[in-house]
Amino acid sequence: MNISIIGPGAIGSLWAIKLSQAGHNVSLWSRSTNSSIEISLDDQTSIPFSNNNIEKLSESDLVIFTVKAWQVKEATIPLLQYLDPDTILMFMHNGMGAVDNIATQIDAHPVVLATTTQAAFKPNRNNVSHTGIGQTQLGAFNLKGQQCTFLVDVLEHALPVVSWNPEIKTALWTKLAINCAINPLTGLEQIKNGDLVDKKFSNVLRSIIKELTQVMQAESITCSFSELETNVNKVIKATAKNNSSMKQDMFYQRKTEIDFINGYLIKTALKHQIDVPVNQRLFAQVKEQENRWNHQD
Ligand code: KPL
Repeated sequence: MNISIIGPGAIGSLWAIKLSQAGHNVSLWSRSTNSSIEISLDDQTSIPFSNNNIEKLSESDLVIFTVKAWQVKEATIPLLQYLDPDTILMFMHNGMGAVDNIATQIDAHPVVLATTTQAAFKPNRNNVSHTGIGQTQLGAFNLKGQQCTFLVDVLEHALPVVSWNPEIKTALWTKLAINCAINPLTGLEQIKNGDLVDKKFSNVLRSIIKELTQVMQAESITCSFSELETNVNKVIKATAKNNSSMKQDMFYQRKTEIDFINGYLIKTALKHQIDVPVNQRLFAQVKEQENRWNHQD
């Protein structure tokens, strides 16, 4: 297939290399002005990819957007003019709500949402490390997206395990719950994920998860407090040595994904008139820091 990866950060670069090694014709679209970018995976020899090539973009059968949630709109809309309506758009990022914001503009295309627990780290623009083996779930965002189940075979062949989830909303909420619990705390405290096992975080974690359970149940997601708590604790342990994405963003004073993580939870809670004071407090604390950096610009 002709595949374009928009936003070759850590996860985008990992998929670009794996899909290219699986025999697909992969090109990149990034902020770099270079027409070609070489990327190596771990200690393998590097692979050259063409970058920002409009012809390659317009020949794409599949375009995978691996930009951050808050970049989805600005990354997607300018590219639509080059794409055939049959081109499949796939979005893979932390958080929820970003694709809903552009739903009407992209509805002519088959649209697929993806969530992954594959972990990657990009120490510089030409190297990527595959730091954790995970799973990827795909599901339809719109009616045309329901015709794209064959993508499971395409992606599975490149980077297993991949599955189709007809209830992708449940998978996205489950990942959102993990991010709501881990990301703001590790960002504000500048600690590793595993540090959250400390007793001093148990009350706040339980309160976050309690609020999440109420909102998710109001959204008709089948879940229970104990199930979510087990899930969050499992990820805290499995990723104990990780620096969460929000910890890194806050360390480098970059814009975080908070609007699409706890912010999305708060917006959904409001819709159902559910109080979520603990998530609201964490959201406000992260925003306060973000605003301070913006004022310094
Ligand atoms: O998705 C993550 C992130 O850092 O954004 C987790 C699962 C918390 C792993 O670090």
